[in-house]
Amino acid sequence: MSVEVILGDITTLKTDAIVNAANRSLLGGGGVDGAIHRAAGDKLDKACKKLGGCNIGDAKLTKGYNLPAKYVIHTVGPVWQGGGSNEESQLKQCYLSSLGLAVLSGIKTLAFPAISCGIYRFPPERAVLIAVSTVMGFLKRNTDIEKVYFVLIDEHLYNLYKDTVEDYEKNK
Ligand code: AR6
Repeated sequence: MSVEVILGDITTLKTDAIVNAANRSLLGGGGVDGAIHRAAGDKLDKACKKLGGCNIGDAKLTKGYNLPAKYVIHTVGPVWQGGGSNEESQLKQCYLSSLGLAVLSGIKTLAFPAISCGIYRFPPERAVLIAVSTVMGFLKRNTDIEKVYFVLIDEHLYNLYKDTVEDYEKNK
């Protein structure tokens, strides 16, 4: 299968790239962003300073430095504000921008965290549908990317992703 759901820490993955759920400054923060910056080391901070920030829904590339992954794709998810501020299409755009940048960069294996599902408070039940349908829809049309991992650090989200991927596979 071209999609796999993993329970664990995304900073340990030895993929071509891992995706970071960053903020618009790209200068680091808490959550998965903090974990990625800590594991990648100071060179990542320096590289991010040169990028000039990133808009919601866009994606930018750096190397992975001390990470096992070769590259980091930094994307900025929306802060959940109740659903009436385009949050769902912005979240979809994060996945599409990251996948598009991966294809342009020759990346074949890619790992996503649950973008916006932590500090940005996006309801996981809605976010998972967007994540899975966008990624699996993209992989159907585009064969450049060989494998996408969804990496969840908590069990509730892991089960939600597993069930959603299974449902998507059954109904395709
Ligand atoms: N591996 C995999 N998933 C993780 C890890 C990890 N090491 N650590 C946390 N998660 P969040 P957001 C999960 O808050 O909601 C930062 O300060 C976490 O449990 O990291 O997009 C940025 O700088 C949750 O399910 O990202 C921004 O300011 C998911 O990753 C802001 O947080 C995303 O949670 C972005 O907020």
